[in-house]
Amino acid sequence: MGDPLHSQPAVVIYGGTPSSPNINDAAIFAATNDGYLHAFDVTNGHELWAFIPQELLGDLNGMYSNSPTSPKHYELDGSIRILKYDINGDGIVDPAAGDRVIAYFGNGRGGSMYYAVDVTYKATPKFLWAIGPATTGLTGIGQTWSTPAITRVNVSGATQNSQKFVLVFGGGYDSAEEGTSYQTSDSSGNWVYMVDALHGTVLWSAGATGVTPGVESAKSGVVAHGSCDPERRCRSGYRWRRLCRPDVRRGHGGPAVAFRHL
Ligand SMILES: [Ca+2]
Repeated sequence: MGDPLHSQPAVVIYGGTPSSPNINDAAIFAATNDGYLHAFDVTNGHELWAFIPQELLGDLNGMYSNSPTSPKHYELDGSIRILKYDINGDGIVDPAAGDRVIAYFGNGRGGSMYYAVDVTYKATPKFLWAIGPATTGLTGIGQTWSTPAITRVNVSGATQNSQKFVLVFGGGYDSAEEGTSYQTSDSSGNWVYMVDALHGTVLWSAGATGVTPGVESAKSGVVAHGSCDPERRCRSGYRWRRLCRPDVRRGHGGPAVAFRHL
């Protein structure tokens, strides 16, 4: 197994009863730098399955031949986010009732993609989508260092999943920054994106040529959603010790989002 260097695992409990969840009917999901998303049985650590994105298949031969690399090799180097859509809120995953569990993860230092895998059935995953620089609306994304935040936003005029679940993430890291002491402008990463959680379509973005005032350098921003309902607020971490706060206001379309520098 490859190294889970910057990937924080996620645990999902599936079974049991509302009053007594079965912690043994659960799975651990973790991503590793040989390119795999792994699922493990919590009771014994045995691997249930592993999934490698199509974009990373070309690296398998080099790993099989154990070829040395310098610098270090990265592939899936980001934390896992889980959307557990539990319709009746009882904590138990009941697919027949429409409950759904989706795992999200990105390349981190290993690339510029995000992936979604449906893990509603812990032993039989289903690939949902992959998005990256070639995706409509994601031009300008950098290395996907930002762990997506999951929230609900009704984007005016957009085609969304019925529950309005979205992912919000910073534009990532511009690899051109590597080895430089300071870079005053960036060709990628200087964005904040909002994506439909079920379909992977880009619903809204703000960046250097988008919403004004633009996000000058979102870079490795970790975006977290607040709880200031009815207003939702996101915080995008700037690599250069700055924060911006896009406020998504009820009743306004996506482009009406206002940015404030903190
Ligand atoms: Ca349920």
